[in-house]
Amino acid sequence: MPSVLVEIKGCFCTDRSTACVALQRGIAMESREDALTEQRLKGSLDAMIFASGHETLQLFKWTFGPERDHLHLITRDAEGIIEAPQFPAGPFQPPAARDMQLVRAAIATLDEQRTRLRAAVEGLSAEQLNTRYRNWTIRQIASHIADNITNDYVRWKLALTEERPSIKPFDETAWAALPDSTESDVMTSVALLDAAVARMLVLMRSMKESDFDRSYIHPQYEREIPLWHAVALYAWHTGHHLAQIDWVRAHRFT
Ligand code: NI
Repeated sequence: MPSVLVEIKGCFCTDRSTACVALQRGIAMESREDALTEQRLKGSLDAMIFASGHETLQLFKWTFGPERDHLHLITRDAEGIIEAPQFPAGPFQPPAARDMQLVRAAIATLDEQRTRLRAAVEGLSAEQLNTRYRNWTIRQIASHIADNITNDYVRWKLALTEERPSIKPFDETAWAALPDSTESDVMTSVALLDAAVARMLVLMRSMKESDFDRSYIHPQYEREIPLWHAVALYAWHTGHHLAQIDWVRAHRFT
């Protein structure tokens, strides 16, 4: 069966947003079953859009492309305002195995992201820093980046010094609501990211290839996370939130 691509038009979703990925998955499933009728497809799309966290969006219109291999969706929220996508940089694509080229690329990305965060928030007014992307303000997003990376730094050290240690998850929503997230000078988040990454880079660049097979246990997901996977996740996570700040700057600032 030919694969079916999904294109969302009229909202900021790209083919890498959650909704679209869910849709692609769903449609691929339908294709495999060779039951791609318009009726069934529409039912699946409605269900998947709801499940994807785009529940405030209304699916106004959907049509097939000329070859019926391309689907166009037109969506808007209730006010007709473009809704911020949940994954503006795309979902995390975990590496399948330890690939040192990917590991090195992720390390280089972590290094660069320090400058990217500084450039994204430096000089913004208090009002701009309090502009929301979905639930969080830019100030909270910057703080969340720092919260994560400081936890990552600790997790990395635990994995290097203990055998498959269990790490401690944290409630990111509750953390983002604390005053240090909502009120601190945003440049303290930049400084935290900068310092934690600087320390991690020393560790990462001193590690042998086999050291990246060391791991920690994430009790929340009941999973063992090898460091070659973790470094890709850290780089993706910071990039994901940097893309959110970029999105607010592009779409919400006048
Ligand atoms: Ni996050």
